[in-house]
Amino acid sequence: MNEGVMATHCILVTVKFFRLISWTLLIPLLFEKVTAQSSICQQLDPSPNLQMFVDALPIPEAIDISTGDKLTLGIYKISQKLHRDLPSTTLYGYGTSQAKASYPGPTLKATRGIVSHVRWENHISDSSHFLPVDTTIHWANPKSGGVPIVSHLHGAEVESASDGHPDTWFTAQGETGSKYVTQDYVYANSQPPTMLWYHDHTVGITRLNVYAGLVGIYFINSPSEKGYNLPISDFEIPLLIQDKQFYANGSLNFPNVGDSPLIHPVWCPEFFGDTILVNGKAWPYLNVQRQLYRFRILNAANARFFILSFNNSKLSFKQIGTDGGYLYKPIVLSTLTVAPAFRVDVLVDFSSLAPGTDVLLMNSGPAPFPSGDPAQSPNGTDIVMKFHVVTADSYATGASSSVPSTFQPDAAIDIKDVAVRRNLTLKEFDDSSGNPIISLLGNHHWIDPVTETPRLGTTEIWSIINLTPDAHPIHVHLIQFHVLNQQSFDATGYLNDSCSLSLEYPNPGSCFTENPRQPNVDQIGWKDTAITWPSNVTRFVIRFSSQDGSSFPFDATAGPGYVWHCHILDHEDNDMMRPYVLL
Ligand SMILES: *[C@@H]1O[C@H](CO)[C@@H](O)[C@H](O)[C@H]1NC(C)=O
Ligand SMILES: *[C@@H]1O[C@H](CO)[C@@H](O)[C@H](O)[C@H]1NC(C)=O
Ligand SMILES: *[C@@H]1O[C@H](CO)[C@@H](O)[C@H](O)[C@H]1NC(C)=O
Ligand SMILES: *[C@@H]1O[C@H](CO)[C@@H](O)[C@H](O)[C@H]1NC(C)=O
Ligand SMILES: *[C@@H]1O[C@H](CO)[C@@H](O)[C@H](O)[C@H]1NC(C)=O
Ligand SMILES: *[C@@H]1O[C@H](CO)[C@@H](O)[C@H](O)[C@H]1NC(C)=O
Ligand SMILES: [Cu+2]
Repeated sequence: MNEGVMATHCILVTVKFFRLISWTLLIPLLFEKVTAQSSICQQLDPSPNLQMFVDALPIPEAIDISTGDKLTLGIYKISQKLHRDLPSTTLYGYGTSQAKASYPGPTLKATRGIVSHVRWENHISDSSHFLPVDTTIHWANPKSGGVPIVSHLHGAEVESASDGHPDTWFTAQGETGSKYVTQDYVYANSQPPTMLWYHDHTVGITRLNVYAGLVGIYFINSPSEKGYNLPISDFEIPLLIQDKQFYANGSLNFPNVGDSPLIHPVWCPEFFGDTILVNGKAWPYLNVQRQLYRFRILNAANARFFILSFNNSKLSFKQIGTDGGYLYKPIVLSTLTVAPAFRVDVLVDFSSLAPGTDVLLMNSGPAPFPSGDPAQSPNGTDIVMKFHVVTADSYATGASSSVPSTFQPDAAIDIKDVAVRRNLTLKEFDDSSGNPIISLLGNHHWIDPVTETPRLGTTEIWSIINLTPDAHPIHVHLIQFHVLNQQSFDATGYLNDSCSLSLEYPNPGSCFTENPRQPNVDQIGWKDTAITWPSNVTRFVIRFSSQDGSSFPFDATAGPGYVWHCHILDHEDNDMMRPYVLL
């Protein structure tokens, strides 16, 4: 049973560096001391008690988009059952028709090297969003009303006109954002096989559109993978994880009172729901055979970081891939740290378990991460789903799959070739009571002129300097990168000018409290989103080319350009996002 005691806790341990005068006129005043305090955003009523594991895990319908035909996907307002005992929920969904639209949207299956064409359409004719928009943050704000949408294929090597730039939104009423180019998107599918995902990216309301249901999975497959002999079909299962909160009537509950309401009447710094959904059902179960399975995990939550584990020590995760595809070799792990937007590709072997065994997929991620409230336990956000081992008569199906000892991903980026080093701060600005009201990248707002202008084909190191108390999953569009290292520093001292950080590498600045450290295990391999921990400099190595080092098969310097941002959607919407263009 869901105890439902935890409401949306926007409890933030806030380090009070700044007093804010007004969000458009940021005049940070340094305090001599750093004080930590908690602030509560909005306590939502708990969701109705929902019995766990009564719904089978749904598998979204798959559509092959490697046929050469254009696929038209519409965005529709839909009503869908998210739990046996919950009345239908109003959502937005993707689909080839109103009748077929669903949350999550259909799984799109592309083939490496075969271009696919998707036309995105907006069929939401309502005059306004069904979730609370905060009009005091910079958002699409269509003059003739409607619900702006734009779809981004996360992690894709894609021309910028098809990247779903936040200002290329469009409404059903025909209004378009300032950088709108087209609704007919072209996906090159030039990168190595991996799981991408598509989701809404409209400026200022991404958190609402994604929460409303606008998410789906996108595979790039390659014939070259067949040699790995990995589990396929019924044994290869996507797990798209989100948290939500519900009213008794089934409607989505979302904060409609901000934590600093005089400045932002509605916006809440982070949304955490008390109900965990996988593939669109609350706490589902999956019957599994005593076989090797491949789970393609995606954290599609607004702000929640998951730390996944099994409640059975006989099972482990054999991680074989990340955001950008295969690792060199499997890594055996008992926990997986899965930040928003991360994809984790794992093998799990149920063959040692007796028929009838139940195994829980558990979560121990604090919210906010890493120093917020623990997951609600027992029978709450500490549980994701259940696996039930069956005595299947089809016992032998898929039995030939095995755990390969090595893979052949693209060679890592050579850091001898670094052309430019950038240092980029993550800073939170609070009101006089210590409530967060905005966070900025490199001290710039979204609407400020472009400051990141890498040259096509060059390699850069981005040193992300996290001055906030929270971890932020930083996502860079267009490319897959590596985390080079991480290094703790004294953020308080840096902010009060009592020590320094130098741009030189390895960084000798007096604020550092340790030498550069190897990336954490969740940061290894090809990544498009990586965790930047508080009071750490996290260095990304980014090469602005195709993942294998060759040229992009399109002109990446053309069109509206790209963006990089925090993937906590509530942060991204309130200015923790910046444009970048390639020269
Ligand atoms: C569901 O309940 C909430 C809270 O009582 C209410 O605000 C909302 O209008 C209801 N929605 C529907 C569709 O009845
Ligand atoms: C894991 O949880 C399930 C469901 O509660 C339970 O049946 C099982 O015994 C637990 N496993 C272990 C090893 O405790
Ligand atoms: C948690 O759920 C299990 C299985 O449904 C139940 O046996 C147990 O009593 C629940 N615990 C609490 C504290 O509600
Ligand atoms: C830096 O990040 C690590 C995790 O990667 C964390 O354990 C450490 O506490 C952080 N450093 C500081 C000074 O907070
Ligand atoms: C600056 O911050 C450091 C903590 O790193 C503290 O020890 C020092 O007293 C502060 N100095 C001033 C002038 O506030
Ligand atoms: C970051 O780079 C800018 C110039 O690009 C420089 O002014 C600033 O001092 C650097 N900061 C750190 C911490 O290295
Ligand atoms: Cu963030």
